Amino acid sequence: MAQFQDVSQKSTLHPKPTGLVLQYGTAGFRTNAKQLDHIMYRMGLLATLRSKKTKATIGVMVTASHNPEEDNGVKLIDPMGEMVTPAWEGYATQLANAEQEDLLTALKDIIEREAINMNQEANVFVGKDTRSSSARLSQAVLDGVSALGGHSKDYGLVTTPQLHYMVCCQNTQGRYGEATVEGYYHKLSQAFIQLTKNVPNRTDDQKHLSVDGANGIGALKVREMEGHLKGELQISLFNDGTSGKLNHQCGADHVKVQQKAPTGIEMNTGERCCSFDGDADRIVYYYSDSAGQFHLLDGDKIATLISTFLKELLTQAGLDLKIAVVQTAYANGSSTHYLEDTMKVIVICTKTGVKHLHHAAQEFDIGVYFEANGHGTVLFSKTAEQKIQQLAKDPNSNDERKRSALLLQNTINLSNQTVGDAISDMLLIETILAIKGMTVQQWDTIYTDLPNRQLKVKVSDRRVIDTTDAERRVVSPAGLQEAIDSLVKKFRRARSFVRPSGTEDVVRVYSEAETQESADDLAHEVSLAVYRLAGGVGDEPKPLH
Ligand code: G16
Repeated sequence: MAQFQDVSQKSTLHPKPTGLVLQYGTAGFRTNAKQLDHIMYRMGLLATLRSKKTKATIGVMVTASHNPEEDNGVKLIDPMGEMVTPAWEGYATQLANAEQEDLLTALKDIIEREAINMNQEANVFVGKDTRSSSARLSQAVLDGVSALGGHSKDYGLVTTPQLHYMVCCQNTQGRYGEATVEGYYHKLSQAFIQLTKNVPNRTDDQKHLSVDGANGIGALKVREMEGHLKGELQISLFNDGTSGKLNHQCGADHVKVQQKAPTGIEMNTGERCCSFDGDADRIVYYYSDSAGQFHLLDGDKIATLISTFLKELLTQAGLDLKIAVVQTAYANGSSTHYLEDTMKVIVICTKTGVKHLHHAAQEFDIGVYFEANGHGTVLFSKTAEQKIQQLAKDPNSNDERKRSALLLQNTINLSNQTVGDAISDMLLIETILAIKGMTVQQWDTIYTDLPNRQLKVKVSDRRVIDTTDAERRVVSPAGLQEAIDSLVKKFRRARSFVRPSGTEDVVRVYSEAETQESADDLAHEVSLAVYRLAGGVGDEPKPLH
């Protein structure tokens, strides 16, 4: 077929380095940008096949999110704006690793297994972050799409959640919104303005927020959006990309893992600040108190704030809808206790990766999902949306119920229901704090985090670590879980787990305990166990104190 000739010919412009093997990880392929040209071309091909198979538009986002500037990566987006389904992650890995001469065979194998009608039209939306390699790599994606005769629309520089949003809008014929960046700003800002109208006398302090843009795409987009907010949110933007390096000493991942403020931000005592990550799908908040102490409000605190707000609204509206919070093993133990014991909400724990949390959240009327690293959003089921809409329109409902239903309705419009979105989350958090008349300090004291520590260990092959029980226990290598169990017993209120990262070439170690010193000692001792039992490379991990 002429189509396949074109694929072959163009693939010579995007050759695969012989022997290079890469996996579709937690959020797609991710490694040094120099190794990714063939991956991008092939993901263009795969997205075209996925589009033909689903008879819908598919998204391809070129980004390595929180990773350093020299890395890049690619995330595939399914028709409703969610992460691509796991079976196709397998195809992605298969296609990525086929040697140059086997590419057509690998492609035809997928076509056959999925019984794809090659005469079906295909549509692919492509977006990219601000990395210097992203322009070249997104062109390789577009080449892949055109080689298989697919149509493409290049959105250029967008945040990851914006591209997810576009895909969903396109495939729902505009019911979710208009598939343009303007449409995205319009929908979110309208909902934000409607919600903040409920708080007539917001002070300038309440309207002001300092944002660390991680020197990435989020900075550009939040600046673009600001005008749409009609002064209801006044943003001081730091790390806007004009001079600093992407994610370097800044951004949500840096702030969360290092538990300290980013460089380049001016923090006044008690003022709310937040950090986005490199593709603006994560957000964390923080402030410094009068003693100069740094306080972090991570994804767990965000999930608690949002779920408390929604639960109160449901009670006021008299709506019987089931709400749940989805977390991962990284969730601070205090947050889980608070949610289960005080708030009485259902809490689910899944493996790391928003795709897992998203699917678990879809099982409930309202699913609030957040990873501790600040990646998350709120999902409303069709039934929930209908009940809320009916109540908002019901002429017989009293004022309080109607007001709550209207607040819920605008909250639905403010939430990006396709994936975690730093901009949408920021607007929702600002709304909730305003409506509840809450300061960042009051939000922080809802519960007290157990001191915790995250470390990374370099090993020769991180795949030797296999886990179970939503990554809370290690199955292999032999002896590692027993070692962790006996180390945990040495400390009070302690917990620890290890897992191979799906975005960086490291093993991640998490620990929490009653004191910071204990959490640090435990993390160090568990790191040593990983180093010794899982093939550590380089120097042995050093104590933190
Ligand atoms: C991605 C995923 C997140 C995950 C993070 C770290 O985030 O979307 O769900 O928590 O990687 O994953 P890992 O620990 O496997 O490296 P992002 O913001 O980098 O795309």
